Amino acid sequence: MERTLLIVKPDAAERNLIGQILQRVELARFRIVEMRLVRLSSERARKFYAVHEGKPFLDGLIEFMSSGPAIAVVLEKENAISDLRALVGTTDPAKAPCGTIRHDFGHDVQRNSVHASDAVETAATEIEFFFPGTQDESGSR
Ligand code: IDP
Ligand code: MG
Repeated sequence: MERTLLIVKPDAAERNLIGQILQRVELARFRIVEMRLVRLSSERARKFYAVHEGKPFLDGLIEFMSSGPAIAVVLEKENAISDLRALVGTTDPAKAPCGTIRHDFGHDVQRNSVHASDAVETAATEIEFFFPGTQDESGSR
């Protein structure tokens, strides 16, 4: 079993798409093992996206991610990381395949409705960022 982090971003929460997005995730046989509504400060958003320091889109991304509530979700499944990236689609919703979350719900390349961890190490770091101390548990909480 593998764990990954999904964020339902502020653009999707604002448009009342939380339920529809989580439904797709559950239909794809992911188990929700942690979930919380979060309001990111710009400082926390900058820390979460530290890997993008120096990129031209970073300031806009931080402003967007701290603009309203988001939902942080830890998901569990075999091959969770790559399976969630496939379910989510490419960064730009206009280029994402039909039926992916970003194609169907994303507004534009910035407001693309969801975040999904991209590798084992980043998934562990990102889960720890939102749910510190939960990764050694068996899931029986
Ligand atoms: P990913 O979310 O598909 O992994 P990343 O390249 O890691 O894409 O970028 C992180 C986030 O930054 C994206 O999900 C999107 O919200 C935003 N972003 C990425 N590229 C651009 C861009 O060219 N313009 C505006 N925002 C962008
Ligand atoms: Mg990324």
